[in-house]
Amino acid sequence: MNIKASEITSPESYAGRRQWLQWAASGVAGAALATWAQRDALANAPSSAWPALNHSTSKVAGAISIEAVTPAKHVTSYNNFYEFGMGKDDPERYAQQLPVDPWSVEVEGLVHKPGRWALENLLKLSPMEERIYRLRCVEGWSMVIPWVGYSLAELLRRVEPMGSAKFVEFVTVADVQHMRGLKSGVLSWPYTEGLRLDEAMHPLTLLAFGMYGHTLPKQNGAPLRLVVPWKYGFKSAKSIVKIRLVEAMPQSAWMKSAPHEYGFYSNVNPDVPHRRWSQATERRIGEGGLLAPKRKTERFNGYAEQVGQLYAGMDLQRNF
Ligand SMILES: Nc1nc2c(c(=O)[nH]1)N[C@H]1C(S)=C(S)[C@@H](COP(=O)(O)O)O[C@H]1N2
Ligand SMILES: [Mo]
Repeated sequence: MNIKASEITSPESYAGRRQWLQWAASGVAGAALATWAQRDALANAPSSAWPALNHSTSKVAGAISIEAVTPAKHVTSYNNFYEFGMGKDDPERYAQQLPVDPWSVEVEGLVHKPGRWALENLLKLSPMEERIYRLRCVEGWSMVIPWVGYSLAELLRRVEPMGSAKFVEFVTVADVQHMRGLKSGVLSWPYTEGLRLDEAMHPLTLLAFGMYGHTLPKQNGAPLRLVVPWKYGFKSAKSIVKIRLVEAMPQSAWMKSAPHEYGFYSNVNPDVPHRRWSQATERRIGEGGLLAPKRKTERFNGYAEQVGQLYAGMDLQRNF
């Protein structure tokens, strides 16, 4: 699919007016505009309060041609970001104070070129593409989101992983002053996630800096996050500050808190139920609420053709 979401939906319908105004008021809007590619976002209309992010469309995406993109107002107001609380509307309400400028990402561990990457340099590292992906949360709901970013492989290649590197660990920000959820013991902070190196290098694995043609809202993981569309949403860590290449399989925050419910792989799989509920169907957010008919969940969230070979010969019931 080669249409920009911004050509389908008017910018005003991406997010509510409140969201636009918050972006306008926040320092990051101005700071980001100075460095981020698209300058015309400085115009005075409310729709330009959400900083634009320049991008081309992408064919590698394996994106979706028939399913409608979820209106941004849902994607920016129904969130999981436990650092800000466990309610679905907590992230939108409480994430706006999180400082995201300046920002940098430390790349360390088993790489020939470790170092700290300033956000400005990550933004310039590779051309931005729009990738329209399904996002399937382990809780049984899903969305279709037009992300903007580039393959994580672009960054990993530049840091030159050593032969001994087998896994990649992602560490996200734990800002006690601005994240009220860190007081809760649901997870051990910081929120961490991990991928096998070949999963991390797969072209579908996206380092996302934006959505709907604009920068990432804070509740969606500003200023940069991971998007792994064939895995349950919790693998797509938000607001990343560290990327570490390691030899042994890392323990994610979810594995530590509930090892029997959240495995390392967490590939979307309708045949492997969660300990407490079925994963056979899902509710598409924005499609008529709780009474709407559910959709059938697809193996690897519909990306089996692209990623199935990564798991050839593996028992996916055991390696859940
Ligand atoms: N740092 C961090 N990243 C996170 C989470 C979180 O609580 N903290 N929640 C995850 C879960 S469970 C999901 S479903 C997705 C939701 O992304 P979205 O709110 O942008 O739709 O983010 C994931 N990334
Ligand atoms: Mo999730």
